[in-house]
Amino acid sequence: MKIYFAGSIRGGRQDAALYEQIIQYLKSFGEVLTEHVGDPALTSAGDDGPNDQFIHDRDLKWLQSSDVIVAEVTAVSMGVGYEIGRAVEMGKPVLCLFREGPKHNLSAMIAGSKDVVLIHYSDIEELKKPLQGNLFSFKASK
Ligand code: 6IA
Repeated sequence: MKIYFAGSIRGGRQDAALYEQIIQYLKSFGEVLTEHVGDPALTSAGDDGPNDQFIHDRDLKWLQSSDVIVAEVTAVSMGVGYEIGRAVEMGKPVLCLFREGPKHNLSAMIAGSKDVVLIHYSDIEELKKPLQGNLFSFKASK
């Protein structure tokens, strides 16, 4: 199974360590195409390609080739929202992960969408079971 993991980059890297943990867990279910998203060395001012058009076009090719999109949506990110919308239009299964917290606000465009599966969680241990269950059911329905 090819997994496209989406997480905030220019939207802010405050959750980068958590992304890395989620990616490590996802790797037990398949290939994660976007491991760099969890790289603590990638900062919101860092670089991961020669220019933005290269990054956009390369990421969309990965999105197109993926079997499932897992998006951590707690940190607000324009890019993650865009990827979710494009993935829904492509008919891909999309899992959105939202961490409860007093300062966390989820957009109605995600919280109110019937086209994505939304998992609420508070830490990585609590996330593992629902994440595994949803990945298995996507795999079974293929
Ligand atoms: O708007 P954001 O930057 O927060 O969007 C993050 C999302 O867009 C991630 O899920 C990535 O898949 C994608 N993305 C955005 N920027 C990059 C990137 N380098 N490399 C790979 N994927 C990206 C940008 C580095 C930049 C800080 C110069």
